[in-house]
Amino acid sequence: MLTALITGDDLEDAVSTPGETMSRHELLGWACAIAERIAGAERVAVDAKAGLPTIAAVTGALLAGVPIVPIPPDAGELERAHILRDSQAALLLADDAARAGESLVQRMGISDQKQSGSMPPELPEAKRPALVLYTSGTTGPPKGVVISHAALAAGLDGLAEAWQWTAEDTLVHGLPLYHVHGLVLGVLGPLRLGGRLRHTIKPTPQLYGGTPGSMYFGVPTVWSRIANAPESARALRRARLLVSGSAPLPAPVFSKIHELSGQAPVERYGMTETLITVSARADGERRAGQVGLPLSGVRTRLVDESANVLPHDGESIGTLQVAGPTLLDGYLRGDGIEAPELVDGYFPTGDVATVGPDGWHRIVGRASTDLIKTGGYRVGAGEVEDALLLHPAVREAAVIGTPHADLGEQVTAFVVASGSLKPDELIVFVAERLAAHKRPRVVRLVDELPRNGMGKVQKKLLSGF
Ligand code: MLC
Ligand code: AMP
Repeated sequence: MLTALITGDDLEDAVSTPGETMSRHELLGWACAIAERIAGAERVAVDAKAGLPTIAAVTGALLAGVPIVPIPPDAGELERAHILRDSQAALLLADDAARAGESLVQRMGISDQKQSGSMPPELPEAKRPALVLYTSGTTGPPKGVVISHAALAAGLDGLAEAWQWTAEDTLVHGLPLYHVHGLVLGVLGPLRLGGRLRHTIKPTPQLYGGTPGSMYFGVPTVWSRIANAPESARALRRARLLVSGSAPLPAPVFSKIHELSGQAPVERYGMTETLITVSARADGERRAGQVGLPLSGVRTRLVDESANVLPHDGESIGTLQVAGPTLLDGYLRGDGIEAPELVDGYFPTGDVATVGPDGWHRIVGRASTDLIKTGGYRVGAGEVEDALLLHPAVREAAVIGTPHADLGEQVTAFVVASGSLKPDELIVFVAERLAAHKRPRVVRLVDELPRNGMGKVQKKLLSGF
């Protein structure tokens, strides 16, 4: 899977963060040392703080054939404990001191292993699980999505073809290292395809503008902030590809980036369970509000509520299903992997879309109001509601996404509480338990929640509250 890393010539400045640079051979040696130490483990977790140690730890696990579970470094106590327990990770790779919620897991430092280890005698088979990425569902705590080496390889090769991504490229981004965007595309991409990686730690306009590169990755919030920082946007004229994904890119941001940088962003669409499946091409058109064409090997279709397949006429709106070599193996469940519920081999994405006669896809929205996208992060309403309900004064809670100029959507909670409770108290209460981006930005204390005759909360009515 890590072809360029393993077989490529040394590259002195293969991977860098502000202040630290590593050659390809240094990274490979460090990763091999980690691989030697963890060989044979069922599964290991990594405290996925943005930086070179996380990159070395993930690389080491992939070489050893040990599935790796990245844990968001800001995950609150509840979330961290859930991921460690649910994944049954044998070991936590982390440089920082132990935190609450991890008392039962053994730890191993990452930087302590910074020496040159030897290559594992055999590389893992392609069908072996490589990554377990925790992602939110509509209800309950996040689920571990199991992704194989083969899916990662197919996904990256599809993107390489669509984006003409080669060893000549220098990729710049500062996205988190525990999701598909920042980790799979943003780290494993250069390690498979060659070229250099510049991770800026934070995806700020100033850091993007000040870091030379040929390709830049961002979620729409990052591009929107760059569009509002004209000097940084103009500095990106030197790039050959500006890529946006993980959430809808507003048309005004697309136009502003085009105007300032001289090039229209390439939009691409995907999800944790399917990796990236649809994209505009480097050598083709880029259209505001559309996410492009299926990648090589990917098939897509639209279905209506009765499971009828809809025409690709640019007008029929249906839920998008995708099939191909990049799909997940399944969800981690107890000791095993539960296969996803496919329909004729297609994964139901839950996204609502149209497809034109020319194959161009437009994502119209999501079928469920219970998955929120804020700053490119997927947040399940149920997980936030469950955290709110742990507060002794909270009697009922309903969480939705409401429009936010910078983040796309913001987490908004409607709460029925007893006694006198301040909204800020609840925001801090959730932040202590879940990752920072999952805490509500707005808490509205209400006397009651709108319910239908069956007693079910009518979330569609809440946005007008
Ligand atoms: C946040 N803050 C709050 C708050 N919520 N403060 C008070 N009350 C609240 N409710 C704090 C934050 O902790 C932060 O503090 C500060 O406010 C600013 O927060 P922010 O506005 O959220 O911005 P920022 O931290 O700069 O994050 C924006 C961002 C981030 C775009 C950098 O959202 C991000 O990295 N998104 C990427 C998500 C991603 O990679 N998704 C890919 C999923 S994979 P402080 O102190 O920290 O500054 C996928 C598949 C695919 O989707 O297709 O790619
Ligand atoms: P995640 O599980 O975090 O990978 O989120 C996947 C979801 O992000 C998808 O189901 C979509 O709703 C959304 N998404 C990803 N890319 C795009 C895009 N380019 N445009 C619109 N939505 C997107």
